Amino acid sequence: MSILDIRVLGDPVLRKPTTPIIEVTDELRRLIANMFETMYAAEGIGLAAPQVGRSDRVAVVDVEGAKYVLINPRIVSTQGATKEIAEEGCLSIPDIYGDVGRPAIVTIRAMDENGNEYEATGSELLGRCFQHEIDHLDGKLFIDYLSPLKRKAALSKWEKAKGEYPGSIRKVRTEVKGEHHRDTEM
Ligand code: K1U
Ligand code: ZN
Repeated sequence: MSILDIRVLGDPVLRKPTTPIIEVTDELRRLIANMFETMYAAEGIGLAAPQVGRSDRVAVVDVEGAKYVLINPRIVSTQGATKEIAEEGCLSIPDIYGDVGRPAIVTIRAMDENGNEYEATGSELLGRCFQHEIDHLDGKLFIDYLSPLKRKAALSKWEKAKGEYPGSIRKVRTEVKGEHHRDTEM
């Protein structure tokens, strides 16, 4: 398995809608395994294919040990009269956070890595994560939901930080316990 590079804001792949998967192949299963490994290494709770440079309609989620492979996911229903506001981050926009209002409970339909269709309902962080990942598959990012003022502030912070990611690529390193890295270390 491998840890993949994560594409950050500015890479056009993040804005490109994805192509549905027509066949679950071994190559797709390898991509999914690598996406899980990359997500864990980056300490995320979800990861979508565009974030690793692939315009395929697939994402992975692990919220508190509840693991999901989302192949061709779609939202079938939402519950909750008012949207719930909570802070979100994104592995493709490191160190930028913002409050996003989303339906509190969401039911999705997707296929797993064996090609089996399933339905899942998520609330709180899981429901939010499903929505965040499906947005990625539609070329949408959490900053798109911010108020114009907050979006402007987020983008101006990002303008200062983006130089840390040449070529819009974020290298994810595996942290060895007790080891300290400086950014300049090889
Ligand atoms: O898709 C991604 O960029 C991953 C993203 C997913 C996400 C974060 C927050 C709300 C909904 C979905 C992350 O995992 S960023 C890491 C993070 O913010 C987080 C990590 C652990 C618990 C809670 C949030
Ligand atoms: Zn994200």
